[in-house]
Amino acid sequence: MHTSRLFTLVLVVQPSRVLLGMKKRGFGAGLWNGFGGKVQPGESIEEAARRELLEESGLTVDTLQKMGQITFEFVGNSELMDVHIFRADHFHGEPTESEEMRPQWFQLDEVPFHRMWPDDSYWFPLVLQRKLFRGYFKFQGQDTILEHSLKEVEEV
Ligand code: 8OG
Repeated sequence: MHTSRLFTLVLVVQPSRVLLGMKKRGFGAGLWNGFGGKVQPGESIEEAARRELLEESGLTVDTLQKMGQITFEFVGNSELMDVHIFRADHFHGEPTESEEMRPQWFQLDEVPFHRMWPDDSYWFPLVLQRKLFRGYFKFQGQDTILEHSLKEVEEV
C-alpha cells in the first residue's frame, strides 16, 4: 500500500521574472526551486505554503493561487509525495537568504531547468501560463523519470 505525505511549493512570478531559491541542504540540495516543504499536523495546505514561503524566502503574500498538484513516486520508497503547487503574483518584503534557501530572481526566458528537478521542465511552463494541472511522476533516484502523466484540469 502506498501512503502519501503532503508538501507545498510556491512560485513567486512577476511579469518578467520568477523568484527561485538555491536549496542549501536536505532533499533537492543543489537545485533551484520554489519555496515549500511539509505540511504540519493541524495546518491547512495553504497555511503551510505561507509559512514555508516566509521561513525560506522572507516574503509574505496576500493571495496564493492554486495551480497544480503532482504526485511523486520514488522507486523503493512506499511513501508518495503529494505536492501542492501555488503561484503568487504580488509579495511583501525583501527576498532574504535563509538556512535552507538562497533566493534569486530569474528572467522568465532564463529559468535554469538544467539545475532544477527534471520534472519541472514539463509543468513550470503551465504555471507561467496560468494553466491548472494534475501530474504524476515516477522517479528512479533523483535524475531519472521512468513514467509520467500530466494533464490540464479545470479545478485543482
Ligand atoms: O521539506 P522539504 O524541503 O524536504 O520539502 C521538499 C520540497 O521540494 C517541497 O517544497 C516540495 C518540493 N519538491 C519535491 N519534488 C519536487 C520536484 O520534483 N520539483 C520541484 N520543483 N519541487 C519538488 O518534493
